[in-house]
Amino acid sequence: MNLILILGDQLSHNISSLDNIDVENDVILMCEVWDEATYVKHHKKKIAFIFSAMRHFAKELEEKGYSVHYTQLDDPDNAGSFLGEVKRAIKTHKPSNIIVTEPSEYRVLDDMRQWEDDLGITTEIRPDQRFLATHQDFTEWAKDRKQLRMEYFYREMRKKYKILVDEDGKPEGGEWNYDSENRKPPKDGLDVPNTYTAQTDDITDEVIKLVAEKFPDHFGDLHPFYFAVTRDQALYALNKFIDERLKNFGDYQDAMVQGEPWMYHSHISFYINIGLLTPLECCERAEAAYADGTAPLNAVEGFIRQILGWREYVRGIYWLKMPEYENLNHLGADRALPHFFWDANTKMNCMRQCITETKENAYAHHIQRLMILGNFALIAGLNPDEVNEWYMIVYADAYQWVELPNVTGMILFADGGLLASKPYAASGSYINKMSDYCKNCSYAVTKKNGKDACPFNYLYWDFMQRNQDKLEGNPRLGFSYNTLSKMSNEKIKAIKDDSQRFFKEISDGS
Ligand code: FAD
Ligand code: DLZ
Ligand code: SF4
Repeated sequence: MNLILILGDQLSHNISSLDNIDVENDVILMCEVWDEATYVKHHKKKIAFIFSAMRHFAKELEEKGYSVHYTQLDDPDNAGSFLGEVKRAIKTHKPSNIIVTEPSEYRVLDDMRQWEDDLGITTEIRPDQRFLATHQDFTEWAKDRKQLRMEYFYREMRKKYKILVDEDGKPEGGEWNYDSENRKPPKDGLDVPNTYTAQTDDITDEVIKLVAEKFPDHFGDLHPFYFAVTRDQALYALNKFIDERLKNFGDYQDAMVQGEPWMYHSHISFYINIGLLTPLECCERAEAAYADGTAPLNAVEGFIRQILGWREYVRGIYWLKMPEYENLNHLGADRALPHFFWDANTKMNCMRQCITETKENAYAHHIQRLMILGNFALIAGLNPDEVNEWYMIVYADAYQWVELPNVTGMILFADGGLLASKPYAASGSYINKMSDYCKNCSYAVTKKNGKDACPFNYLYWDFMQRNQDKLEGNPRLGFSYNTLSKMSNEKIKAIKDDSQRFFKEISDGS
């Protein structure tokens, strides 16, 4: 018989490890293990979400007649690791093979590659077919290219999957990308629908109790808990997005509004990443909404680009560049993560809002992650290891394959421009244009220098100056360096003095 291991982010009934299962003899192993729950101190909501989704999935497998060996975290014999639990299951079931779908994270795969030697049993690691580009597809695409730009990869994917293309392979509407239409600032009185909130059941309630008891010192609020934990619920959440929010997704994709953490985004990354939804079905649902006239092209194309483009592309970069990618620090950034990233105790209203919402929801939408939190981490020169660890901890959708390229590549430019063609650095005026945060801030967004000036204003220029030798040659930064070259010495000194004062304040916690 085979022992089939299913990991916490592999909760798909069509996962490759279940192909050709012998229902009479094979045993499926699923285990809640201490090592996975603590290799970073994940947000409490994330642990509860995964454990509850795992328990519901195991129940569904049993209902299909499969034999499931499930270890709960508080089982007194729990060995605490994947390998330890596999060893225990081998003793009980005496399998002749282990079968598993390739783990999504390098650290787990690297470990698993030793299992055959450690266990003395064949360990078959099958490809994860839930992604739309295989490792080989991406490697082929990347081969011999000077620059690995997402846009060109995305076009190939559109053609390959025939999404929003006509019979001749031409893009719907004539353009591949409608991003330029997707930058509307928020206007007053936007009517943002409520996000999907699931009712908890006995399984989830029990898991919530367990998480409260075992992980009291982990970041984040456990209550209220409202994530979908089954495929049916996740599908409901997807449909709710398609029906209620997709039409505005494009226009307000980059907009931020105080008190509106969810905006018109889909809130499905949690579900796609653990396998409750497939990326292709999400794209197809959006395409169908365009076909039946319920959502405009700029919204539908924008949404599909995130999944068929960005999601697959960052995974491709991850597997192409690991393990070296984990240690990159092109700009030599070394400042410690300020304490306010944990307690939101800062006078910068934009940061306070995004961190508070992250703590409450284990979610922030893309532009908050990128242009507020990420932008600050970049221009303040925060250490990539600490920033990566923070993003891994705080978001319920965080797995290293998606988190690392977004942090090291997209926000910190720590890969020297492999992923992003320029650093996403911005001053307060961008934040003021795209949000209403500045109205409620102790700092003045229009002031460039002085104690009450918006810190993003002087930190932006300090960043450009600190990294001039590495960034000046970037053609997309020509305008900024031209402006910098015309600044007076007094202005440059004021920027430096304000930045130094600010850095001192964050390092001594004041
Ligand atoms: P929507 O805005 O509705 O987008 C739809 C879907 O597109 C998402 O569900 C997601 O599956 C995909 N997507 C969108 N942008 C990206 C992207 N840049 N990379 C990969 N997929 C994308 N996403 C994660 O899933 N896990 C992470 O740990 C993660 N960390 C991030 C860290 C930083 C610094 C940044 C800038 C982005 C990160 N993202 C991450 C990408 C993106 O912010 C989230 O996928 C998105 O905010 C999830 O919310 P949503 O489902 O409402 O997305
Ligand atoms: C994220 C996570 C957590 C918190 N706990 C578990 C767990 O106890 N058991 C499990 O199978 N998976 C868990 N996961 C998801 C894994 O971290 C994820 O499957 C691997 O990182 C994939 O490489
Ligand atoms: Fe953020 Fe500056 Fe605006 Fe305050 S003034 S909310 S710190 S951008």
